Amino acid sequence: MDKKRYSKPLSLRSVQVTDDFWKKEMELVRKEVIPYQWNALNDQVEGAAPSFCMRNFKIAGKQNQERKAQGESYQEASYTFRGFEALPENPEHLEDKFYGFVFQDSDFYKWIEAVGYSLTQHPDPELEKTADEAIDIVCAAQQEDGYLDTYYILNGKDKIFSNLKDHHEMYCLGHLVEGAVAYYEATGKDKLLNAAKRYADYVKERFGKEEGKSKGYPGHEIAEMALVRLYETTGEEKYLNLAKFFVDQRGTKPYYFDKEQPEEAAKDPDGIRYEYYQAHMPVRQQEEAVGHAVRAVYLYSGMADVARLTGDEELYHACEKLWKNMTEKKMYLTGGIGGTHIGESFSFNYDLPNDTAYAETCASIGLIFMARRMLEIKPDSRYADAMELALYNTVLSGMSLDGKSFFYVNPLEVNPEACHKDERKFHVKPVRQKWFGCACCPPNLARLLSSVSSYAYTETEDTLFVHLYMGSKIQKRIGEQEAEIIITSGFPANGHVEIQVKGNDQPFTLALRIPQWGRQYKLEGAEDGAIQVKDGYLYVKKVWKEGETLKLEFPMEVQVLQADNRVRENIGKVAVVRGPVVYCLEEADNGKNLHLLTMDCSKPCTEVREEIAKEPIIAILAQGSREKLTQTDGSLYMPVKQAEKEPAELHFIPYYVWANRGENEMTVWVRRD
Ligand code: FUB
Ligand code: ZN
Repeated sequence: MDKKRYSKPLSLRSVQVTDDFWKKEMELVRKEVIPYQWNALNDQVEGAAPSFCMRNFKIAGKQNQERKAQGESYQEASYTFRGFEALPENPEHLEDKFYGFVFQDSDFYKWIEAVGYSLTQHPDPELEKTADEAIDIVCAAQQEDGYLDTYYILNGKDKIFSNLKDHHEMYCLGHLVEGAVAYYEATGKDKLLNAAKRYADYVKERFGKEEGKSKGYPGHEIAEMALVRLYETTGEEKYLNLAKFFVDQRGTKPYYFDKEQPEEAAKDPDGIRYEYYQAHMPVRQQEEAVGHAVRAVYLYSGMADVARLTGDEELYHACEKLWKNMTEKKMYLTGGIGGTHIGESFSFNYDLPNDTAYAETCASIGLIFMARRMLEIKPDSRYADAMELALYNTVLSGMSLDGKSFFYVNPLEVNPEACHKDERKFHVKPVRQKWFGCACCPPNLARLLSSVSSYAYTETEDTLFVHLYMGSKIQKRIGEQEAEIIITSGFPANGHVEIQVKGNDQPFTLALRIPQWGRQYKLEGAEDGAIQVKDGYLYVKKVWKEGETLKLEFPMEVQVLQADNRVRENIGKVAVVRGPVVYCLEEADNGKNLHLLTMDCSKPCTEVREEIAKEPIIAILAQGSREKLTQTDGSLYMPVKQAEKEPAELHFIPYYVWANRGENEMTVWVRRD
């Protein structure tokens, strides 16, 4: 690890995203998703699962005030903790108490984070006013001592931090910090940041390696990377130390979680117990991605952050191994991770079922977080390739084209009847949902998409790394000069990229990622530069003359892929991709019974421009056949015979636009002829 060479993400303020594709996504988040989600957080979306998020804050704030007025400071728990407080039978008669999941607060924190990012790109006084008022509501719930989690504030503070394993107080802290930093960076307003610091300070007082402090760590990771961010924002080392403590402490023996629930210790042997939480062994010894997928990638992101800031080689190598295992043995073609709904978890190596897949939207978002952090330490296109895959496929598929409904689970094959009738597939929804009781994914999407450029670019003093191609205007300081870098990109429609540098006469380097699918690229306009290719990046160092244009052409061609044959699900099947975009067959274009279609891989595919719900897309037509339905006397089984087939044209659309035309079948993998 060479600390001097680390790159850091460009500040959102210094990048304006300009291209049709990503600008449109960001505008959708700004105009539709953020207002829609605000209504959802306030339980004002008809027909959607209630959130109770803002309601919980308001009640906590009210009780806080009342308690202060009566001179009481503490509330005893009179309550059995369940982790989820369901809606009463008659929703008209809600009590003044906490409803929803233990981590309901985090939905607001993700929303305010998205608002912060959006404001950096597009000032909006009205939205800022709504956000400021919401922050007042949240801060009113904060306790005198800094504690802030409405679940315990409303249920009894004497039980706080008694179930770190499952009760998400640190998770809420993490999201509070992330949201507060984003809002502060966007507006300069520090009310929420101060609230986040006070809560972090409170946690710091109680947890740490110092004698007398608790040796616990978060059951759901995120505080680790959030505390690093708080350190980087405030410069206060105590936050980095706390993050490092949580990372170091995790999975050490005696297991902290055994203390909380001694009965657990009797159940599973060491090494398996707490895999779900990635707390089964010290993190530096972990080599296989296991357990709850979102927790895992949030942890790995925090580990990478701590490794970067402390120069911890061993920790960094653990991240590399985990990344390798995850992306080479446990990742779907779509960049989805977490193959099983049981525990929303990773399954064993190569177990990647298509129709029962979990592939939670949040998990792919976390994969992107980790990838960017690994890129900061060492640019290697493998990280950016997976980041791109997750972004264009699982993440974009997580939201409908109108920004008003969402997927939590992202399967690669759907038969709607099975989703309705087969309990093993009840987690797979054939259409996106307006909201969820557990609504982690929608606001996570909002915060990621509104900050997408911070994954596209990182910089050192003399180099701009382009990890993802998107049209952008970038301000970058090079030596004493402020330069403007203008990037145009045709992604994902075509692979044409142009780059111009203005206002700079110093030599500097553009490090351009060569996607794994685009190795046959063409480069023009860098003839007088020093060119080097390393770890999947094309480094072009030169003095960039005004008006000079560097052109890159990546072959955005249709590719037909097969899977490693250890993925049993995909044996004899192929999938179609074009550049970073994975394609699928949908019933709307191909009729029912997609399982009867086969593709002839020897015939060329053609591309056609189309629209789905007004979204321009490139569809792909392939040749193949359709097996005719079996004609029998009613027997389910019969002597083997040649299947009767008729020629068929297979009509593929990008995976991210599926399920925008009502409920219907879908498949990514198709049998080959
Ligand atoms: O537990 C908080 C969030 O809810 C997780 O990250 C998601 O997987 C969902 O379980
Ligand atoms: Zn989620």
